[in-house]
Amino acid sequence: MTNIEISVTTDYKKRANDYVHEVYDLVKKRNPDEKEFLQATREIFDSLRPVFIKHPEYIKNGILERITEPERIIQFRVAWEDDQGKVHVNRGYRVQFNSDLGPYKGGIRFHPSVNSSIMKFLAFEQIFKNALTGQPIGGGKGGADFDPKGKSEREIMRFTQSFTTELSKYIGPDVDVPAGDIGVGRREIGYMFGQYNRLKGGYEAGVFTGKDPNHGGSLGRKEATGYGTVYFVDEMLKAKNLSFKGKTVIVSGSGNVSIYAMEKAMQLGAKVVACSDSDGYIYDRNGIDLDLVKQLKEVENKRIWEYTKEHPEAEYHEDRSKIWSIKCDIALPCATQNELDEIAAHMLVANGVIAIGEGANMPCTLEAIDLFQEHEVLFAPAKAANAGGVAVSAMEMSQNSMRLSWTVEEVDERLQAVMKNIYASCIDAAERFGHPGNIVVGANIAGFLKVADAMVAHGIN
Ligand code: NDP
Ligand code: 2IT
Repeated sequence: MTNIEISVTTDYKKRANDYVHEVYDLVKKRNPDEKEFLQATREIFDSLRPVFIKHPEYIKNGILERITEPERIIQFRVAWEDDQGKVHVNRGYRVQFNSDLGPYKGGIRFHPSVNSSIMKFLAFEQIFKNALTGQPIGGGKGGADFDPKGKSEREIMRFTQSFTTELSKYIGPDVDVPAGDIGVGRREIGYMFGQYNRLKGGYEAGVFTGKDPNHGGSLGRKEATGYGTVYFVDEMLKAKNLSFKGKTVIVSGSGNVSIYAMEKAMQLGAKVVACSDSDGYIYDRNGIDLDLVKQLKEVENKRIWEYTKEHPEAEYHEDRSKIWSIKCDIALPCATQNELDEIAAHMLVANGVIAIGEGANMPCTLEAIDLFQEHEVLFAPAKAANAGGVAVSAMEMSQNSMRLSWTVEEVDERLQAVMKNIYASCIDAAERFGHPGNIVVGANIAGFLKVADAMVAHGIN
């Protein structure tokens, strides 16, 4: 390189660094108390420096400033009456973050911890995840600080209907298409869909995804996130001549994502020895009895400790974070954000873990991710690894538009192709931007490029 070339490169590097710093400071100033949102933006910003060196046009178009500010946030009151006639008020949200690639798309979460920071981090992650699927969907998320635990079925129905009455003003098959997330499954989506159609006086099949396959849903959607996570991790393992066969696996949580991650890992020959709920975890060294977990969690709505009633040889422990102290080859955090911190990461590394796959959204803290990377543990980040759920949601939208249904085999084949494709895009982007093998950087860059190009093409708005 000549002296001039070196100084030009240094100039570009400095400009890219300054840009990322300046915008991150702005985001911090504008959202001072939103720690989850700042954590999610931080991870993306850290990955994007090499992009701005190669693409100064993104700086000129103010892409980072624009992509970190939601297009719209809707916050609303949800009043409902319990079985005793007492009135309650919860807070509902829909964050419509970015629509440059398609209608806003993302789940609805009912959990007492829901607040503006959690909604924004989830919607922000969804922009890049949805871009990675290659399907025409923008990024959004919604929910309420409602706790479904201890509520009767009728209370959940009334709450969900009240929530939807307000939400219905802002959504539609070509505008914003919600789905499930924590605390929202097929039953709640059914109540939302019913209420929406009642209010609109029609039948708009494509307004929600995750519907019952007997009533407009896609086969394979319930399984898609968990299966997809395992397909993605399998790709990562295959690249190192490894596989799930004979591996010991831990999966946190025992909800929708966890159950189907366990199922696919078992189908691929792994032994899953532990899973959890928000109270504690079970450890069954003989291998988890998944039919029993499904019965307890999907049918009877019970706590995970009840597993030990049928399997007294299994252990139950109350401190759910200690699930990561069990020796395993592969860990799949599938419960919630920041459930796997640096201490947990140390325990996993000390026990010789070879791969981590994020089934939940942002389950590992930034410090935990750094530690895994330092120790060369294979790491599949959420926005790539758990994109199978929203990918099959987009397939549900296609089926609804065409008024037809694909077979479960057809959906699964497409899901596998999407996960392989996401893996290849991450590896390719990581390589092209100077971080070979780093799937965190690869996923962030590959997702970002798609959205940024669309934002440039659509002009400044
Ligand atoms: P579910 O409500 O079906 O299950 C959630 C599980 O996580 C339950 O076992 C729950 O335990 C546990 N959990 C929830 N909150 C906490 C908490 N604060 N601390 C500890 N454990 C907790 O949700 P999903 O399986 O749908 O979602 C799990 C994760 O996957 C979330 O991060 C979600 O955003 C993400 N995800 C979901 C997708 C989907 O298609 N559903 C798609 C992509 C990502 P308990 O029953 O005790 O509350
Ligand atoms: O986090 C997620 O990707 C979801 N909760 C699923 C979103 C969807 O629209 O299927």
